[in-house]
Amino acid sequence: MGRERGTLLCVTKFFFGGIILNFSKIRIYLISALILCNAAFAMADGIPDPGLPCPTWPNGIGSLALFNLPDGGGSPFSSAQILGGSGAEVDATIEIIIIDAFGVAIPNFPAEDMWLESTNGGMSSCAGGTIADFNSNAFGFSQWAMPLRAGGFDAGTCEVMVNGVALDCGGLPFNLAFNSADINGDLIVNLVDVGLFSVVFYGAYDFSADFYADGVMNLADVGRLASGVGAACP
Ligand SMILES: [Ca+2]
Ligand SMILES: [Ca+2]
Repeated sequence: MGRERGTLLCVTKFFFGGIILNFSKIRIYLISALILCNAAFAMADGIPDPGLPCPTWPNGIGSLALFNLPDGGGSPFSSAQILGGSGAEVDATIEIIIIDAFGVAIPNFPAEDMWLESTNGGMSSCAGGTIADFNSNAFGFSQWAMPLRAGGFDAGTCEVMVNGVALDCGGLPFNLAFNSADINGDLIVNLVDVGLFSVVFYGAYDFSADFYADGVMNLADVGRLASGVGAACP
């Protein structure tokens, strides 16, 4: 619909611009206009608007944390936790609508062209480990709900990338921090990570080892470490 509407508008402009010409010239003018307009709008189709609407996400309830493992065995977004919130879980599923410059939904936009990054770069990712769950559907809809395949940690915020560009959400950050039993971020959970955990565990609070993100270091974090030992990228 958007393409047809745009083409009609485009041709109309050409038509009124050329009305003073004689009719044979107008015919040529119109045909040229159709070709040019269709070429222009064909280029615009399927290209996400740089000003995409901000994805839906539960902003305004404080900082959230998501526990990742390289093999995808970490927490789904529905089980994100309020950082320091006594372990309370929040559904942090990120929902996105991909539209073009005319506001028309783009179906089948590739999942691999939509991914998450941590603001400070502390989260590491397996190949395609933070991409959206699926290509956009007929309504341009996609989401992040399944566990990521990632390691490392970043207590900062999350960025939603589309075609390599971070979406501007009006200055509101996605207050989603990431950590993993893969503390050193080399995408495998092994004795090196266990050693790092041991050092941190007996010291001052450190988000990097607060896997069960209740704001304290205790056996719940040990349990998540144990569940992740041996995890690597698929
Ligand atoms: Ca590691
Ligand atoms: Ca904890």
